[in-house]
Amino acid sequence: APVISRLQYEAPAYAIDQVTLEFDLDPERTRVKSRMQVRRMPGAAPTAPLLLDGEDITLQSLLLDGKPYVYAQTDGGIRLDKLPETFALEIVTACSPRGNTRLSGLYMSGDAFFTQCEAEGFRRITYWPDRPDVMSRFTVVLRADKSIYPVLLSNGNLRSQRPLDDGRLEAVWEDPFPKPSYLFALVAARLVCREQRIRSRAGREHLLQVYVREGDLDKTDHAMQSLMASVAWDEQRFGLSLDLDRFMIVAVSDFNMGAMENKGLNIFNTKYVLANPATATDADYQHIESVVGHEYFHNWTGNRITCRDWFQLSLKEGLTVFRDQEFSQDLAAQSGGESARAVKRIEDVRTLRAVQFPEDAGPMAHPVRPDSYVAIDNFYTPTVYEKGAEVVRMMQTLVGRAGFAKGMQLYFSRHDGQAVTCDDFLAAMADANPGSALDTHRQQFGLWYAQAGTPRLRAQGRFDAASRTYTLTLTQACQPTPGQGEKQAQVVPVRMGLVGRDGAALAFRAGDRTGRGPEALLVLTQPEQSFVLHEVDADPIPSLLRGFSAPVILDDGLGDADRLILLAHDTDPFNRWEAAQRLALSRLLPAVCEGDLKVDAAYLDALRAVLRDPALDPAFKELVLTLPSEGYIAEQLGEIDPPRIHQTHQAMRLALAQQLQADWEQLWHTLAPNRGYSPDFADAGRRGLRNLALTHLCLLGDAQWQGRAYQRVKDADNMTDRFDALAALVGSRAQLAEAALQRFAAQFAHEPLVMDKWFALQAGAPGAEIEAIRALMRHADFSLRNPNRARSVISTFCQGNPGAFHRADGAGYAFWAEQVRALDAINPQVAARLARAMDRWRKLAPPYAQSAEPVMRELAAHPGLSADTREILGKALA
Ligand code: HT7
Ligand code: ZN
Repeated sequence: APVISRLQYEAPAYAIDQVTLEFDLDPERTRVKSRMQVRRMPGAAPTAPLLLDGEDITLQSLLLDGKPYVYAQTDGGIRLDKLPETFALEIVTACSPRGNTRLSGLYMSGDAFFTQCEAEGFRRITYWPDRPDVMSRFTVVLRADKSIYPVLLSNGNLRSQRPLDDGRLEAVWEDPFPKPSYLFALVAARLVCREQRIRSRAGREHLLQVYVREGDLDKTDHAMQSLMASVAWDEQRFGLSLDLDRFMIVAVSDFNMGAMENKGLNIFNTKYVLANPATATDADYQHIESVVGHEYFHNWTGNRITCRDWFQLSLKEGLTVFRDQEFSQDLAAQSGGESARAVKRIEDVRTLRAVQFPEDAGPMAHPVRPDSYVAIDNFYTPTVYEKGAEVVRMMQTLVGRAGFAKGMQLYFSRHDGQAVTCDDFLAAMADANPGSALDTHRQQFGLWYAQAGTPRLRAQGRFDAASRTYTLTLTQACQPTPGQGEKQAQVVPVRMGLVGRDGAALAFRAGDRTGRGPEALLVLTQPEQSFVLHEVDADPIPSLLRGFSAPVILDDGLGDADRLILLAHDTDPFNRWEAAQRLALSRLLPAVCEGDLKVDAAYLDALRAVLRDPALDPAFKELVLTLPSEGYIAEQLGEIDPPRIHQTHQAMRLALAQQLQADWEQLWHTLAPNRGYSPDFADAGRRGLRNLALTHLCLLGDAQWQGRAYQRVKDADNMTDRFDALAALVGSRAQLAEAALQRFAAQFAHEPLVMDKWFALQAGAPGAEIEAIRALMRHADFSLRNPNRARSVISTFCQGNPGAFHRADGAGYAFWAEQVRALDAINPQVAARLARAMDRWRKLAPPYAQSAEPVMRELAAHPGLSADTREILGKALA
């Protein structure tokens, strides 16, 4: 498959101003008639051909201005030559939704029709210039058997609906906004919906709808509440109102990703819609809120202003992740106060470090705005999404919240209705904030889009009592990444404060034009730069990169004693948590390397103090008491021995369970709920900490606590408590685990999303054997065709259970290769994601790397492999 390069971009030669699509929906053979109004773009050569993409569809007829027209076949579609300046084009094609197991284009989930067009699915429906910079007005006519598909939906407004004489239903939808093909959607299904009418701040009435299968209506309240909150938040925070009369969310159980922001018709994985207290955990509630927000926010950042080409994907994804993170922080703060904001931030950083840092250090490292790809679906990555969001966040840090809002306004006034680039966004932000650090360093700031890799910062401080100055020297460097040997210094905003040895915040003055205060924003732009802080009264401990103000790896050079002070006293909650993580790492890493785990009294006392501090939020305590993940530990090491890391991690958890037993017991009793279930921040935080206590108590192997956990699996009144108890039993390899699992499965056999959890829990269990994974795959409810279910077993084992997956005999790798091949034949997108489980194989210690390599090479040599999976394996083996 060809490599597509960013610099090859050429503007489209033709615009399609209007299109009418007629669908005669049939599972085996759906007929699509497309009638387009085409116009040559000003400036395009009169000889320019019209290139239409098409994949897995059959062309039945093609008429230009009503007459058959000769076309040429190309690699991925057709080409029309010798065209008039404007013309009408009519193309009739057929496709087979039932045979579409890739879940891209028009496909069936159960007995219903759905579409997924991002990134390149529309070409699997009809011939079209399937690129985001061709924006058209769509009218859509749907016809389908009314008895099977009573609900017919597409983007925009329903113009008419009528029964036809042949037992079919016909619906006509019209989208008032021009849009790229990737935002097209249709649904034909038997569904029910929850409706809500709202009036916006601007006074306009809207109808909100959440469509689900019959029987799931009682699980739609939270999604609807989240949608209403999203509409209100975007108006309030950015002045962006809903621009449609009707906004629909439809849930589907077969879906490659989380959700899709099709204009006015968002299609969601059921996992991110359905929730009630009996079936969904607190984490599920939280994810639903943020994904509903994310897709809704795309209506402006993505749909009204879209991407010029797919290299600009982060233009919409990075910005929209930033927006959904801010939304969730604001909502959490409403019920949990300011510390809830910090908890959210810590969780987001934890995700970034768990998924994006390894990507940036591995064979798939790429800039936030990639330079090339083979399969664009492989570039829906943590770098484009999460690091992209950090880049937007740094802009906000550099220009302030109000400056950022001004930048957004300028961005919309300049580009509404256009398909633009990441540079356009940066230019709007900088232009709206003249004289700001972002404006001054705008060119260099652009390196965040262009350079891959995580910069490493080193800090060294020197206090001079005589002059009352503290000189902080920061250096930055970034390791080479594939295709980028030399790196330039980037713009790194470092929010910082100083803490005295007594724990009190120390005031200082960071420059001539700033006042004395407890915090400053330093802007590092050079490879090495010294900042002199004035009026410092005592030798301080620097608290750097507060709130994680830049996505970098920081070596602050601090020792244990300083970290213990920061953990106990820093006014910045992020850095308090960070101190705890580093204290844990400085005990875990030597133990992994030398096998001698020391869990000392000073560290335990510090953790105990956090647990006992009545002023601290339970959710924050839970984060502080949660060790760095095995994956994060691995990233700190030159050579990875996953089973060894796992054993050390387990040993440390056991030590915390034993040494803090009295505190865990106390927490269990004091955090008992005094009212019914609510997923709000405060209650979820109490549950989280209480269940962490139960997890540790079960680890002790104590029959009494394991019995309590079993009892909770039986009678908890919500899924968070029930599932956490089950996980505590499985995680501690309790005897009661098997009975609890059986009981749970019997109770939730008819709830697919709950069964996904059940499958995943076992696939991720400590010591899971491959035969146990195969047994799960023989379960009557297992299917490779359903991405959620396939991921719950196979991805959880291969990517989420390093201690069991990496085996000296290489059996885990052979299993992985077998599953990648099997999945690739069904759904390359899902297979390519699983293929990434071996991204970091070169870092594995002997004998793991040695047994992985031949397996990977054999898989890569398989002739039938998709371009998606081939691209991933090719990079891993390069
Ligand atoms: N913009 C959406 C991306 C997406 C997607 C991409 C490739 C293949 C399938 C897909 N489903 C959804 C989701 C989002 O970021 O909001
Ligand atoms: Zn998105």
